[in-house]
Amino acid sequence: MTSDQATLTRPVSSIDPFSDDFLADPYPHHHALREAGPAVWLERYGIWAMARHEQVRDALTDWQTYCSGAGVGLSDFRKEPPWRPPSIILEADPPLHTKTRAVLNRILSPGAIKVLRETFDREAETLVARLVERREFDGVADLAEPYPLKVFPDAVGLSADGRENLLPYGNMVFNSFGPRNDLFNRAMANAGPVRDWIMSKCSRVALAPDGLGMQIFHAVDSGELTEDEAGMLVRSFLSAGIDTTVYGLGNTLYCLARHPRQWANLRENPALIRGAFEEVLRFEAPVQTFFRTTTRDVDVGGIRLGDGEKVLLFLAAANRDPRRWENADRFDVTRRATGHMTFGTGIHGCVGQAVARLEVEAILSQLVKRVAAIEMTGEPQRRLNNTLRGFDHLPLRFVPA
Ligand code: OW4
Repeated sequence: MTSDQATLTRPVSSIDPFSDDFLADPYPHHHALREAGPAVWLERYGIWAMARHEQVRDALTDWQTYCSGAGVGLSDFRKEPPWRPPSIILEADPPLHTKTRAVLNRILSPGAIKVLRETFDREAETLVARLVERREFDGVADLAEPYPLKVFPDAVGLSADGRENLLPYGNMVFNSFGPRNDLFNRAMANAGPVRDWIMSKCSRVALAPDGLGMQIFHAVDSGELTEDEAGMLVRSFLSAGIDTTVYGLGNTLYCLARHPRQWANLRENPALIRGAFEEVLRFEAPVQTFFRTTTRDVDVGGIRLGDGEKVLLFLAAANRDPRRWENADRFDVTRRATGHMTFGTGIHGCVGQAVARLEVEAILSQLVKRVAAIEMTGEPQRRLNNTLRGFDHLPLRFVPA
């Protein structure tokens, strides 16, 4: 087939994956995009989309063809200026990425962060005990937000003042990967002061001597990074480390409240906790999408993508691809959910995933001890975001064990 014919026959969709309609219930749209083909042209934005597990995984694995340096949102950094200086790990390719990634790999390795477990467990115990006593509460405002907002900034070594800026900053970061729609504009309303506060917390003098943040600066002392690069990697902690786990913990509570027999199963067998969180990540991915940019012409299942084109990777659609998963739309804490795309894969696979697991497993360990039933006492309210999927409100009742 000539490239002209490929252009004429490429699957096309008029769907807007950043519309309220799509974000409120993406799953029927994911199905349509998977069925349309291995790659689909989204004419509204002039970008490619991939929604099948095989193609999403292959694109994430092939960083030479699908680069991150032009940004991992809709905006092409080679064509328009980014809203903030690009991340030197997320929005970077080798060799820069190789250098920064090596530092964070070391600081966030499962072995290195196991010292956090005791504190994470203690904070989870206090918080869950208080909520069991209260019985009725908001799963977002009273649990999914305050827990990550306490334990992670503490671990980084951030001072206690001004932490109310962290969620607004995350909201800016994750909405900024989408188009300049209402979600983007609302998130950016107070961008200046929020960004200034974040940057003021990224320097050596702002960080506690024993935290994860200062460990990044130790890589300056050993000659691996410059002082400015270390500050930028602290910014990555504060960009990627909070909203992701807030939405992930909220989605965990939602799934367990909505599937009481799965919760009962988990209570009877706490060894399922680790797999249960993997299943939440597969089934209700807190991070739904990331983009890449092609560095050459490339064939994807018979469809020709050009050089320098944006590709929207539907992690959450790959997670429910029936080509990969049995009963993909069923939430089942006993299934082998590893292989989901929510942490990505390849050289950019989530470097903080051990911290995320530590947080959610600390909460779930407390819940199986103290909570007999997790009940929804009202309609959950979604919080729409160009990248994240989760809730504004989650009215819950904990029935004590
Ligand atoms: C998921 C991520 C997300 C947002 C920001 C950054 C990283 C960063 N990873 O490096 O700034």
